[in-house]
Amino acid sequence: MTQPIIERRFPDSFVWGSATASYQIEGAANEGGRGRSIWDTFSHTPGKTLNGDTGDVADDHYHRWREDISLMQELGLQSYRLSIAWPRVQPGGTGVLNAEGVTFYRDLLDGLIEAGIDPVVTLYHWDLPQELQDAGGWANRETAYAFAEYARAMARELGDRVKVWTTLNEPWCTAYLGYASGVHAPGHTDPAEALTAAHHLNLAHGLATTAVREVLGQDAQVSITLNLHVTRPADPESAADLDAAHRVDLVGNHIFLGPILDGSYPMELTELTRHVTDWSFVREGDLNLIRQRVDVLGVNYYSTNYVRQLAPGEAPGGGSGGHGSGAGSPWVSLDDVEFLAPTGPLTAMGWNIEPDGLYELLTALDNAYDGLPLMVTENGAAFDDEVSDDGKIHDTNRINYVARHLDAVAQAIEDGADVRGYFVWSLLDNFEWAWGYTRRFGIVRVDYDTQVRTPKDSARWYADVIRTGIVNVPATANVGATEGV
Ligand code: PNW
Repeated sequence: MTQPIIERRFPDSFVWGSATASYQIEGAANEGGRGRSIWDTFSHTPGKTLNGDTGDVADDHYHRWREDISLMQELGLQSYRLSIAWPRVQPGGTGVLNAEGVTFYRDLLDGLIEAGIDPVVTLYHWDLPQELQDAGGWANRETAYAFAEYARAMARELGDRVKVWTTLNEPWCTAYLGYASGVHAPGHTDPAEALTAAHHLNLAHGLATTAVREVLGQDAQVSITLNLHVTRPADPESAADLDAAHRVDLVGNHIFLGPILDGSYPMELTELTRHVTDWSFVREGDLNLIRQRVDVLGVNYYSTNYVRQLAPGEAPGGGSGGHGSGAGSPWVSLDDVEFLAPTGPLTAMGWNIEPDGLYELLTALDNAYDGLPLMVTENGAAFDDEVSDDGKIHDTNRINYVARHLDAVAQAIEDGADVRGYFVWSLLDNFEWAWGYTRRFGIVRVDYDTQVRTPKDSARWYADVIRTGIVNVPATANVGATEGV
């Protein structure tokens, strides 16, 4: 049966890219003078990752980056979002740099530039040097200052090769998954620590932005990437559910957007979390240090949440929406909010598929921050890919997922949002954190026994999109997605 098709044309200036992160692809964990990171420690701790998977080898990108650049070239990628492993360039997190590590990134960046691919470089995608964790990690204010010095060093060493610097990737994950739910490194479960970490991450962003501009000039382009949560009330008529969604917005989004873009933490947030902390970790002057010009806001989007206000004493139902509330929840101060189990078509992560959420998010940011330039720095889907007899991977579900989200991006642009580009997550199947190698997000398959890379149908489809600037969107809702359980 043929589907009706909507054609979406993107502006010529729109940047088409793909993204990865150091610990998820590099491997070579003990080579080239690299120090240990919290993810080495965490993944080597029994029970922390599925099947005990680690990033020791990952996609062996450290040795195969030339091949991977060729792959990017074949796909016609215009830009590539990568991250620097802090412990590879500064093994102890402070002090002397590791020349071999710096050379690795210098060569990689040169390779990209020669291939005509613009690098977008993230300074922190979760691999904190273990020595800094031993001193308290992000719960220790000093980590923010160490990060700024590391950023300054990278601006000096690599600044001539990088046009856009991203300070942090998804501080929400670092703070709440690392320090509240404990499913990410360092695996702590202390809500007060999570809020402290969130503030120190904000501070780190501000200090690093200033440091980069001190080295490269005030015009240096700096961004931060946030995973913002689109949260809907289970019952749109219920004032209590609407209020629950609002509180998720405070704890999940405005704890970062507030200080970074508005220069303050919302009073409602500090009130809501007062039983956890008195916020004395916010020192005088911090908010001025944090609020620096953001040239472009990176937005990572995968899915939405539905929440319900629990009655006093009521326990959350079967749901828990991948996160859940209560003990072991990343949602600090939201024990009385139930995250509903997602329904409808899901990805292999168990996340629902709601392209509308991306449209809502982009237009809401555009309205709230008055035309702030936006970039979708991650969007994509894990599916249980099958390799056909012909050796190909016919991942129609991933094509539909990306097409429908690009449709949402196009609509947001049409309605005035300044969305400058899109980076599909991910170029390669890779180490999906606590899920190890069991969840495949790549548009290119990686055989972990042989390290052979095979572009999936989605990669070829994406190459056509890049070449033409046109996306053909299937008009039927939720085409090709796997039904949820
Ligand atoms: C992001 N959540 O992680 C990261 O930036 C990537 O490194 C990762 O591979 C990708 O999304 C896919 O998961 C997230 O629980 C991890 O809400 C967890 C959540 C969100 C993003």
